[in-house]
Amino acid sequence: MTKSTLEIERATYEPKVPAALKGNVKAVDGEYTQSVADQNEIKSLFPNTYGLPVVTFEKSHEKQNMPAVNVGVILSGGQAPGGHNVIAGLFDGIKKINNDSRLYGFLLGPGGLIKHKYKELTADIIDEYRNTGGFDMIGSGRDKLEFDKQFDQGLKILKELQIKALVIIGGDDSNTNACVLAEYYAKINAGIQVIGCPKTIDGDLKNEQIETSFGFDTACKVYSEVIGNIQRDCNSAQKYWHFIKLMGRSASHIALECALQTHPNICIISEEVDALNQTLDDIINQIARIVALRAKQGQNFGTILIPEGLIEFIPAMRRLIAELTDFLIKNESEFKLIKRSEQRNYIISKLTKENSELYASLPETVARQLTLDRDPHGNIQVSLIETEKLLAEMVATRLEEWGKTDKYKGTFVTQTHFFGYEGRCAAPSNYDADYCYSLGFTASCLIAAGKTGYMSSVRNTTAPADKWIAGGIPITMMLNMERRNGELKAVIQKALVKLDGAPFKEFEANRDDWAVTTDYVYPGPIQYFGKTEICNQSTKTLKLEQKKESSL
Ligand code: FBP
Repeated sequence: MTKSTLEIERATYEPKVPAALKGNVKAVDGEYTQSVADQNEIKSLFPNTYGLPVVTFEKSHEKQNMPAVNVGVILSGGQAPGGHNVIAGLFDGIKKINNDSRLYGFLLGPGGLIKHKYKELTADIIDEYRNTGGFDMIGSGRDKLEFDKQFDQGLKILKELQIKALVIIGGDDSNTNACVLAEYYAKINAGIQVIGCPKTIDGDLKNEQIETSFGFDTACKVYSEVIGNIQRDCNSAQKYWHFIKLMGRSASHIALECALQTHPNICIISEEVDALNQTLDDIINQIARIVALRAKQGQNFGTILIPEGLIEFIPAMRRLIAELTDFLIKNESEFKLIKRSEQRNYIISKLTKENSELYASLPETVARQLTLDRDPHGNIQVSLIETEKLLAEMVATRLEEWGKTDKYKGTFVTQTHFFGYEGRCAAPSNYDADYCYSLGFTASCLIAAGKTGYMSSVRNTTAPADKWIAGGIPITMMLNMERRNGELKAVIQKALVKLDGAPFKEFEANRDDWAVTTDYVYPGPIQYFGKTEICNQSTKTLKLEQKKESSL
């Protein structure tokens, strides 16, 4: 494989780890836990893994002689920078336990476990991938582990390979499934531990104990670099309004972080749209007003950040999507027989009046995108909906109307962008390289401590790595009951942007200024060497959440 200079240099980078993980390690049990909500229901669904204590790892003076352990690892869901380092940390950790330990990677996601597709990850393979982006060492996939039959099928190969512990690296849905699997294997005394690791660029798998999901830092830095470049282009030519949609699924953490890094003229936050019960029309007016204001100053250009999941947070759209999803599930085969050109009218004729009118008002392309297949977890695939084009078109129409009444005088030419896949496989920033390696190493300590149903946790990460706190959090602690595909299910609570949280407050305090003053920031590319390497620059979101504003 031909390697770039950066890859060659990065291969020599040694990720930093918490001081406690450097020598001999001991597990210290802390307080016993409760789930965040619906305690009785969760307790009855997870009798074997509920209420476990939080675990912290500390330095130990005793050398432990541990038997070799075989471990399986799965990468689940969307790619996020740093996944390879989680595996490298896990590998080094189990080799430290006993040099005869072995690591097996299941291929292309959870499906690899069910289909018995795997490969042994030897030192040569691990070394090839240290500090690289992507999930290509073993691949990823979105198969959902949910049925006992799948768990039993997985158990066969785990037994065959004498695997004692399985590490699932995934987002909220995958870690929910890890929790269900841990409970099942505990119930049947399978002798298999299951450990989760918090992955997703979306940044929505976080809570009191898990301060961030890995990949969020690198992805936001990549998007902020390109947003900065676009802003400089925009300010140079002064002729376009750029509508930039950013990945992140439901939550607007990525859009908010990028706004804090780059100071765009407008950034929509879905959670605020929801809280204010805004309509699509309100959002169009809000954007058009700023465009008109800037036009008055002779600035017929600007940048707008749009979170990927916006469409689902507009209350009326959410009602439409809910009815549409329900209808498509129930009438899947009939719908597939309708000619593409007739699908729109067919749907209009089937929905309730309010939803039918809203659906009919949408541009053809967006209307069609709303009918595309849901993902295996029942989520609408928001990355396939061109919200940026929808908004650009609708704002243009609004400004045309305003132009007739002298409410607006200016030129409005748009460019649309969608940034998502560009950031998911970037070489991990130093923050993510260190954080991921530490998460993987911590997972090996949880295995050595005999824990199951835990998520690997590394905290205090705005401090130097030496002071990071490694441990494990019972996954049941993060569960609550939610309606999914019409059924009440125990799932990990998704962390949305908090409107009373410090990151949003910081944005809110500045956005009116950024709207009119063209205060663009150009962060440039991720720095792997030099000042940021020493400063361990985490995201502004995390720093603000941890209230270390002096370091911003
Ligand atoms: P995960 O939740 O699995 O980490 O995936 C995140 C994500 O990148 C979302 O931001 C995006 O909506 C989705 O994956 C896209 O999915 P796909 O890779 O299947 O197109």
